[in-house]
Amino acid sequence: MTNDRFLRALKREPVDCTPVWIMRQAGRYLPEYRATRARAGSFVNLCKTPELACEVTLQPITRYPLDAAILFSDILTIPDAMGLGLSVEEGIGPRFARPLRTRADIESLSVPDPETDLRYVMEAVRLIRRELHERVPLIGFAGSPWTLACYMIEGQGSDNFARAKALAWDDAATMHRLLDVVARSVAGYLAAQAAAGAQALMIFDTWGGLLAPEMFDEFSLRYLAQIVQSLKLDNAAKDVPVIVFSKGANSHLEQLADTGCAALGLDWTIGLGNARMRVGDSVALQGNLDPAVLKASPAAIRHEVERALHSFGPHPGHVFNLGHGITPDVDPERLAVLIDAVHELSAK
Ligand code: 1CP
Repeated sequence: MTNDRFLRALKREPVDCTPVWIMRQAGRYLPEYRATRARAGSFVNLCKTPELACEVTLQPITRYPLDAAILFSDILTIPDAMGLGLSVEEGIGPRFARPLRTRADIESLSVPDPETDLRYVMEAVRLIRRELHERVPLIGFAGSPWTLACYMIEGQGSDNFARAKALAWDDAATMHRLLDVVARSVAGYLAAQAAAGAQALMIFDTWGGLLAPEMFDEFSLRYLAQIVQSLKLDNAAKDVPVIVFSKGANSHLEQLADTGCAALGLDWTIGLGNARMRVGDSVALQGNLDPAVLKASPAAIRHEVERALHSFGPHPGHVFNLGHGITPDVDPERLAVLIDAVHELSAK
């Protein structure tokens, strides 16, 4: 590996400077991404065509000195493979043709086979690894069971996913049945990505923070731990570091660190130094600038990078990132400023 800073930081080993990658680094803020997406015809086609998924995965790596690549795909590929029928429309977002409406819908779900039902993802992972030529490591990913259940029940995005919460309150047994089949699907899918060549794995629990504390323990945390433990028993995945990102779940950091993951992703509502004090040296930390920083001036961006590096302090175990995905309205030049600032200021 030409550049293994990212993998070293996940293992909390010393590095020459802090590694950085950006959530949604292949995305609509890049004109080359918009061009490839237009050629693909739709977002779903883009994900399902390994050559095009590979092309957009490499676009930010070609443009910027990033320290990791992330598979171009979506968390909603698993529900799609379970038969829900995913589409993603411009300006509307993801939508399922057949959302889960009844208990029978949930009882009929089964675990997809990654090498057949999600073959296009495994092909993309293999192709990207070949085309990366060991320049930087490749991150594979999946959604958390709770977050996937939110979309599967609601059928689309939502501010509060009240339908999913209502099922948890009204019929907890059926909700657990759903979360369990999704957790087994996610574990198998991540293990298959590791076997295909993914060198780190990230679980996006984007909507974990919507849950009150007891609900979080029962419906989100428990399944995150189940997946991490299951990966530790898998031959291909047992040594692959897992990053758990439970957005808005800062009150649960200690429990999240106890799942056995290598690193925790953090949003911008907690200081890195504060988070590090709470979890100690048990895990690495990834994050956590407010994505809106990229709308500010280059001087302000550098200042915020410096502040975040200072807050983490001179310890190993930091992967720089935003606290959530980069937004489509960002000027690509501002991201270059951020990446250069991370490398330059952390090397000192
Ligand atoms: O029009 C387009 O081009 C679609 C926009 C888009 C993109 C670029 C979607 C639809 N998904 C993606 C790619 C994507 N999604 C990646 C690519 C790898 C990267 O560069 O980081 C990843 C990791 C995701 C993961 C994802 N999808 C999450 C978890 C991370 C997060 O942002 O919280 C979630 C919640 C989704 C669902 C989803 N897919 C797409 C959109 C717009 C959304 C969010 C919908 C909502 O607001 O509820």
